[in-house]
Amino acid sequence: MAMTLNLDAYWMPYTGNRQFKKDPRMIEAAHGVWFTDGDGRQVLDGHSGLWTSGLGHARPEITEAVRRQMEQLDFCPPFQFGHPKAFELATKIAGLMPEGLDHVFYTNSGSESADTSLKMARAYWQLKGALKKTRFIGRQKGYHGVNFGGVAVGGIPANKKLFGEVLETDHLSHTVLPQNAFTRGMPEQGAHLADELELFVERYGAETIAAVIVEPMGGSAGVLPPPVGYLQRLRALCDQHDVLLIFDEVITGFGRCGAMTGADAFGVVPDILNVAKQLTNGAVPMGAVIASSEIHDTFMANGGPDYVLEFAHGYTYSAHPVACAAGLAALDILVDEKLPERVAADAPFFEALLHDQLTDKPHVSDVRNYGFAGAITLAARGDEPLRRPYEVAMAMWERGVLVRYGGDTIQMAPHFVMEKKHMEQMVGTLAECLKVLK
Ligand code: PXG
Ligand code: PLP
Repeated sequence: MAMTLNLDAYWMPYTGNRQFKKDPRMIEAAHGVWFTDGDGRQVLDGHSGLWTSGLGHARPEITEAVRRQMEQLDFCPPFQFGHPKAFELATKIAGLMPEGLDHVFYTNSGSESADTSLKMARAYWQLKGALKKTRFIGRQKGYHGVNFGGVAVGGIPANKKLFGEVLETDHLSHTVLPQNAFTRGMPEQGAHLADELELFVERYGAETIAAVIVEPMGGSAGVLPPPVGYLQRLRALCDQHDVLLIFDEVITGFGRCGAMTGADAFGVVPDILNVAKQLTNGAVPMGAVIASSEIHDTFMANGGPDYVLEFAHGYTYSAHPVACAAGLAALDILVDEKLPERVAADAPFFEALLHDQLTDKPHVSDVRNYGFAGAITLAARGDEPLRRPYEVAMAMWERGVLVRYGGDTIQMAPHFVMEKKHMEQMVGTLAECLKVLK
């Protein structure tokens, strides 16, 4: 790292700025499953970037597509104009989605996808004449990004604490039950928790509820696979009460669960499906909201004269040409190399590693996994639940492995292309660090 680098001006996101700036963890290059740090060390990326880069870093196909796009068309105004790759990518995305999810609205991040999907749901009901259908139901421990709508439906208290009034929302209980601790894959207990939707229907009336938003598998809160049958029950109740079901698949979209989507992995199709992260392999910011034809066609049918906009919503950088080029290249690799299938095939190996090596280690109170996502929960030391995960992640970094720490959990997300020996290095290093954890 250059000695002259001034760390003061950059206010880092979701970071302990004071600690980082005392002891910076600088990353200067990435290739495959490896980062190069500021001292030239090779560090194993145990989190696919930030759940973003399952294809491995610096894929030449993506680099080349981005370079060519910059030369040909660096920007295209997305409002009232279009460029071919935006349509091409939308067609490709729709082709990878479950049957019936056919229309792609571009955003630039998962947070924008969350807020876009909530606005889309409310507007849909307005257009249907159901004027009172405006309420949203989220779930405890849910993460839907950091914008006001996403924070409101989100269920992580620390993300709400300082920000005052947001939208009025209610939350289903989370599904992390003590009797499910150390379950391999989907827990058996908990499907009944979906029935809590009935309580909100009783309390407010279905005619006031616009949508339920959940991650099919919780990510940020530390890998929460759905209980067997839970999503099916939620879908049935949403159908019964005419409530839209939104799946936030910012982490689960495009392969992480060993299927193209979480919807595919768990066999439940939502009305709206949000993606980001893996869409471009993290190389260029991009997200999308994929809507059912029923929703899309309702907007079109109620749009008035054809030059009038149907949905007063969009971002300056929606469908950015460089992001579209990266997305096209990334999805081609995902499909051509059959990477969701590879994840499904290697997931049992990863699962066995996690449970066999971590279950008996000190302070580990849970191990959870699905597909290429794994997490442990660590018991609090005194009144500091965040302290042990932080110390473990720092010890791992010292030993050349990057993992994510958040709340009372450590999270791992192997690249879809990761070799087994590197998974062994990652989980083995974690086991070593846990042995000496106080
Ligand atoms: N929804 C879900 C389900 C997510 O996982 C977002 C929305 C927001 O996306 P953007 O692109 O606005 O950050 C996410 C993001 C973690 C972690 O530690 C996960 C995310 C972000 C930061 C940390 O697992 N997911
Ligand atoms: N703020 C101002 C003053 C703007 O002009 C714009 C876009 O034109 C925005 C915010 C929204 O920016 P974006 O479209 O990048 O989300």
